[in-house]
Amino acid sequence: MTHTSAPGLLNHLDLLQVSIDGVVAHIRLNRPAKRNALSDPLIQQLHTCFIQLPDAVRCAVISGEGQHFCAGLDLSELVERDIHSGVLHSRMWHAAFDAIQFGRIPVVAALHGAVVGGGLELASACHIRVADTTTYYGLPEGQRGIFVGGGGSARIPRLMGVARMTDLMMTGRVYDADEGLAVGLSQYVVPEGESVAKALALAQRIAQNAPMSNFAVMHALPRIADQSQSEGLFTESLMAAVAESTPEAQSRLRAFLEGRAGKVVKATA
Ligand code: 1HE
Repeated sequence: MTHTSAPGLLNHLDLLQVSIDGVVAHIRLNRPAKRNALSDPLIQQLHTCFIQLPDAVRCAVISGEGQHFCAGLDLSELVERDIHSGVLHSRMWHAAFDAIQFGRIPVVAALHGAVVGGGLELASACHIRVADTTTYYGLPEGQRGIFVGGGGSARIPRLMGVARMTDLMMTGRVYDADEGLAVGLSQYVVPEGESVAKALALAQRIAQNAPMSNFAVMHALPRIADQSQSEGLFTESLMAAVAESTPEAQSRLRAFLEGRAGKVVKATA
């Protein structure tokens, strides 16, 4: 697989390493000396990166350089922040992570080592999480005397439930990779060092879907899950009609009916 570096502005994001291989972008958090702690500039660069990805990119992978995915909020920036700038800081994270969750393309997180605090908030803004066996999850905000501020209270309970998040935050409990899989934090656990390769392979597959299908899954599914059943079913019918009326859907359906498309078969080990 050939990796090319990213065009234009993306090359100037010094806290990220962005490479693009055809339809898949690989975005690496590139602050390994600080365990990829999320400083203001790093959050801003993530935001810029997702807004600026070229149109040809149809799926992205986020991973972390060094021994850990991400150590969360850069605690050195927090020490002297007043209330107003605290709210604005949290809203800055929200804007950046919304650009990931509700952007144009699906994002797969490739996890290893520490996925803690804001690192777990970042991972939970992605659409699929792949962990390797070294991965562990924690929410040390309770121990640090703070609260989540990067969307964690909205996103993490939607993955694993309020009771489990309460336990992690109050007791400092840490989940290992298998526990994270069991509670829904990740969708895959792979051997040590293989999460990026697995995430890239999934991203190549996702990128082959019709863009409108991926868009519907990203944008309609979580919103429908938040709606009442009656509203959800109505939203679903609108989304279904939009998706199936696109030319791409029509040609994919014709391809199946004419025997030119793959069948759904049992997974092989
Ligand atoms: C940091 C940070 C950080 C490392 N902010 N500088 N997050 C936490 O409470 C997790 C804090 N970090 C750790 O528990 C550990 O650093 C790790 C388990 C992630 C990694 O341990 P290790 O032994 O590999 O590295 P280290 O020696 O602890 O750290 C290496 C350097 O990174 C060191 O700096 P140095 O100048 O002494 O070399 C650390 O100070 C620095 N570093 N983590 C700042 N987080 C929007 S709200 C979100 C709220 C939160 O995320 S709270 C959770 C914060």
